[in-house]
Amino acid sequence: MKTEKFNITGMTCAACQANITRTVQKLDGVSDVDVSLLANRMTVTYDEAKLTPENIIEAVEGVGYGASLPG
Ligand code: 9UX
Repeated sequence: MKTEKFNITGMTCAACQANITRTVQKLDGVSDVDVSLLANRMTVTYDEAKLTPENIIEAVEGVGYGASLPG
């Protein structure tokens, strides 16, 4: 398992936060998701054998938000 932080763009209300949480939580290999609306950040714990950070970014982008690795 690996824990990674992502920067998120496009969240404007608590339902956005819930949308992203639900989308990422249902990816096979994800064990924990915490999305901060105020900080525009997401922390994900996932199985590196099943997912890459790019897979997670694509899932977030697929529901209409921006995601990137910091730095
Ligand atoms: Mo809130 Mo977000 O009404 O995509 S759900 S703005």
